[in-house]
Amino acid sequence: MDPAGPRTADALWANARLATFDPAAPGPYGMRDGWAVAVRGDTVAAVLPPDDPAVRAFGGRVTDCGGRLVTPGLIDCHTHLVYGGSRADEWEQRLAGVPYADIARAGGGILSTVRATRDLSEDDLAKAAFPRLRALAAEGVTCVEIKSGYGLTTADELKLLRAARRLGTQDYIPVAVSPTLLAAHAVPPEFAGRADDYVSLIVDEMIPAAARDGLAEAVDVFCEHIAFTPAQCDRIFAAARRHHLAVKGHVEQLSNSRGAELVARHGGWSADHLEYLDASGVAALAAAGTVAVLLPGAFYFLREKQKPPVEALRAAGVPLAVATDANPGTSPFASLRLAMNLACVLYGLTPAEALAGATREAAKALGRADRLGTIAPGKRADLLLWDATHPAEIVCQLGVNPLRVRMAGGVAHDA
Ligand code: DI6
Ligand code: FE
Repeated sequence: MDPAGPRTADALWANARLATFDPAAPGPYGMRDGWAVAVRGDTVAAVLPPDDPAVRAFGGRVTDCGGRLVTPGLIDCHTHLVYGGSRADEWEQRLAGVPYADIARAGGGILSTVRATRDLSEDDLAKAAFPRLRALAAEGVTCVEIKSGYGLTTADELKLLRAARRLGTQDYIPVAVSPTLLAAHAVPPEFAGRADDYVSLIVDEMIPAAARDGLAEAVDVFCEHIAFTPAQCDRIFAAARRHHLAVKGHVEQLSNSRGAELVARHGGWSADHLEYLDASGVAALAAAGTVAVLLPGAFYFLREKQKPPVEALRAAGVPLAVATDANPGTSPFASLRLAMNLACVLYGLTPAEALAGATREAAKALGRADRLGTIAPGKRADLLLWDATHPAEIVCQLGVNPLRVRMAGGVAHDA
């Protein structure tokens, strides 16, 4: 990324338009115009007004941002980044009118990616995912959630989680990875007609193994008529909680199974998709403080008509996050900027909501709000310097990447 190599010394970014997303700062962006941010090690040490004596006295390396925009690192809080193969052929079929659910029932869809994924080693899977990770990082992603879900055996699910961990521990592109066990993504062919037995395998073997080896922070499910019932998801969530793993769910994407209420009842981090969410689902999320993760990429690629109830979620004060859902079937793209753009154009979010949804609210959706998501003292030094002054620029113009410098955990690279 940077021919001169990474820069790790203590740093001061001065004369910046800091969109802090800190609720203590003014306006929807938490803007601190002309301010400075001081970094010590991997942490933000101070956020300083322009005339603060500490700005002039700073002993480390000073970057004059020239009035340009600085934001927190972007967080993609819902991805299926690690998988094998491609489903471009299915996309072609869908464009010709074959519904996603029909392709899935005929053994395509998720199961076709499962076949391609089982064939690959942990090493091959990490290599296959790397270009997608690089694409996200090039636009400023410094933390990414990665789900398993294309293995569907204990060994293959753990292999996917290890590949995800590997992406978070390589030096070339520093990025924090939040790994999620999504064994309940589809019923594997070996368990056809025996979904409850597969759920028992998840509960008795996969969740304990992932927890024991520290390979997952959360457990996800696909609660849907073409996947798992609320009763099955309830068993899985109960097991997750017994093993001290967080809970989240793909819910109300294609129909209303009351999955959001189930996630809320388990105190889940996030309920994701939500196109078919109704008023009682909204109330349940609000009461539980569960984040609503909007995934407009899947809505776009599936050419769906039903939109999530954004106005009701907003009115109820449910935190709104935005993510890519990067996956080979329903959301084949790796651009969080595009996801934010789609959230504005298709779902009616404001650019400020979309950016908060890919920073502060996404951090909440990953249980990392203590360290990530805003620019404030004590937060991890994940900072982006943009060739822009208005934050909406990041969401508005596609095809041109305005990122100049990406700092992840205090390590800065030119973009
Ligand atoms: N909902 C989705 O949109 C993806 N998974 C899920 O539970 C689809 C993943 C795929 O089609 O491969
Ligand atoms: Fe997904």
